[in-house]
Amino acid sequence: MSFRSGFVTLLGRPNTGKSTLLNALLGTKVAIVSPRPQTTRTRLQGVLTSETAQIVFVDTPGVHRPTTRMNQGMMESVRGALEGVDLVLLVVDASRPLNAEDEQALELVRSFGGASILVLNKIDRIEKPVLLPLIDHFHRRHSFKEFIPVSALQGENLRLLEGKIVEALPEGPPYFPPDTLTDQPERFLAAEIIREKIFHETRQEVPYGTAVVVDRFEETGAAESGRDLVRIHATIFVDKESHKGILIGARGTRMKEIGQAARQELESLLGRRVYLELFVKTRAEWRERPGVERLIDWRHGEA
Ligand SMILES: Nc1nc2c(ncn2[C@@H]2O[C@H](COP(=O)(O)OP(=O)(O)OP(=O)(O)O)[C@@H](O)[C@H]2O)c(=O)[nH]1
Ligand SMILES: [Mg+2]
Repeated sequence: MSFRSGFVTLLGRPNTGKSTLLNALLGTKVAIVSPRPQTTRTRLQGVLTSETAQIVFVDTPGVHRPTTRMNQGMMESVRGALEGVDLVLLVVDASRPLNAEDEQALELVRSFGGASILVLNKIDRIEKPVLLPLIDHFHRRHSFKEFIPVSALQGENLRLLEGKIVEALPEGPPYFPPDTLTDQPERFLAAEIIREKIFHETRQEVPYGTAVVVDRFEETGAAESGRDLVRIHATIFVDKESHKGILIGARGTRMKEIGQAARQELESLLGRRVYLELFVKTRAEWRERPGVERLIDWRHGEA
């Protein structure tokens, strides 16, 4: 049997479940997820290898109109994720009305010009009759190869989707060794997991004005136990002095919650014990500063 391989970009407005879908397809967490829009800030790969195919998924930030320099960087990352890929999955949230950002995402799919599949996510939250008019709407706007309703959260229709993706890919050898999972370095994943916990523990604009940079990531521990300890020092940047206190919380309680949740998850993801130290620093209006990419994307080096 011939082998198929290719790059597949997940595109859609913020909060439609792109990162959840990626993790569910891979069966492992490589991308952070939160109930708030604009969680993902840069593109990252998740690689799914089977007996017959290798799919290199590219998760992207949600499509939106940028208001800050950081958001412009996010949208550049989205556009970059459409260059030279084999297939685009437009992920829509079937449980919510469409809006201008869905339209903007659709325009990007049209300008991409290559093969595309429409993924209608969150079907666990809707009555089935809602799907038909939604499919009809997109069918009239663009020649999608397939229309697949799924629930990334409950795992519904994911193997069907995987099959349709593979069918749309060209024949060819794998791009990466079969055990490859992601292109993001462990230290960036660590920063992301901390950021995810901040998204879960803080409200309103606080998480949006927060960036996390890992300053030290050291494998230590006794040699005979296989260097099973990782020491991580990370700085959390906030863009307003007043957010520092909110993030730390009364007597440091919020920071403690964030640190504990991040450490537990990192231990299970890295398969090693983790010693985590967090520092909070104010860097006023960092989202508007030149070089902001370094705070949101490992490809630009760290601050
Ligand atoms: N009910 C339900 N919720 C879902 C489903 N998929 C994702 N969600 C939820 O939708 C929210 C957003 O999920 P994400 O995966 O972070 O969405 P995203 O598209 O990556 O968002 P951005 O990174 O901001 O663009 C989270 O609360 C998820 O738990 C689904 O199939 N059903
Ligand atoms: Mg995301």
